[in-house]
Amino acid sequence: MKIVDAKVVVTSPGRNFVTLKLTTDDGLTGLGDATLNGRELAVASYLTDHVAPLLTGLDAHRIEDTWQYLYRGAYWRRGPVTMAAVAAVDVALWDIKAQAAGLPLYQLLGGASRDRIGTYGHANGRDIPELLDSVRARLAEGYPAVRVQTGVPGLRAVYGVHTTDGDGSAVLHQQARPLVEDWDTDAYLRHLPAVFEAVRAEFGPELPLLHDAHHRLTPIQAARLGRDLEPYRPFWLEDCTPAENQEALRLVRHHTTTPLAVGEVFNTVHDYQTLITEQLIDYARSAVTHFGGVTPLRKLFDFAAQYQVKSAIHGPEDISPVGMAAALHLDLAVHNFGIQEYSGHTPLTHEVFPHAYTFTDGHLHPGDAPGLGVRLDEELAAAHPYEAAYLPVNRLQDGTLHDW
Ligand code: GCO
Ligand code: MG
Repeated sequence: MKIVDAKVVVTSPGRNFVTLKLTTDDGLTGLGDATLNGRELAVASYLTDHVAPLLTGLDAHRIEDTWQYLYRGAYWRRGPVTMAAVAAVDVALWDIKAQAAGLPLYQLLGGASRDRIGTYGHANGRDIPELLDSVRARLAEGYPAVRVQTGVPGLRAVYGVHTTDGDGSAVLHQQARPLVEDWDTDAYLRHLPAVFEAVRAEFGPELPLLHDAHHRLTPIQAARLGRDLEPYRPFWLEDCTPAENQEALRLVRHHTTTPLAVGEVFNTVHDYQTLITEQLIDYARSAVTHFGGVTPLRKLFDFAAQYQVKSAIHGPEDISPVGMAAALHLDLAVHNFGIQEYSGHTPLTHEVFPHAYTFTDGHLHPGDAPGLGVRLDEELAAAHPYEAAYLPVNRLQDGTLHDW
């Protein structure tokens, strides 16, 4: 079964998505997600100009060998652009292999280890009352766990929480230049325990509550926050320090029993080596789309399982339904599944990417269609071309550019 065509489709049904479509000589087509928020065209070029010409004529069944060819063969290994491109090829090949077998992909990964996939949704509010309403809305939608993010008194705009449409990030991503938000770590550290206290007082002790610090803290600040949140038993504290420095989490871990989750900006197992072998984290959050595909993420989770680290695949709205489906097949198959982030997509995005996966009572399932179970409506995709859009940047109140 030879690859005869590789096509890259960039579409914006509400936000930008990059999709790779591979076709084989026996007429099968496979899809892979290569979306890299705010840098979409770089991945599209990497695929069109440097990867597609190498794929035609290759045996579509040789997934591992093709992965190694694109990873080792490039000499320039790793990095988000490269690994998103490699991921798209890997996932498209898994889609084809599973269709050729007439099975949903999770069957090729060992079969289901569970009946359904537990999720968490996003609750955002500019202040505590608005956040409580947002938590209520997520619970009404059936989510069994909720990530809570709020504005901070004195700050104009905090990522994802300064619009009233539920998930403000959808609006922010449409800025043609990065929106500038402001930040004050001390104000945030003073405010957050009160937020958790209010949410616990309203919704009781059982609801799993998550929080994302977006890489903004120093290790000692993160340790303080982890400790201050302990009375409220968070499910996890996510991305508490900048992602480049794995050693930072030693100090955080030493001071707090609040569970830690990282990995959405990681793209290979090497980013996790210290974190996993020293058991400095509890959840590995990489996306299939940014980690080089199903092949390496499966290996990561198997490695992580030896250290009781669980999966928690990144699932924001900037992972396309193709990337989401790939995540769901892995979620169903791996033994050390933890939780799946799920923000959903716009109705138009669901139309551009018709899919077999379902969200019912707060739980996802990849469905039983052969392959990934996602198709691409190319005509509708073409009617919604790329629009320049960036993630926001973050500055301290004196103007210094800050981490996030
Ligand atoms: C999350 C994330 C997202 C990212 C976004 C970047 O935990 O879901 O932090 O909101 O910021 O995916 O593209
Ligand atoms: Mg995050």
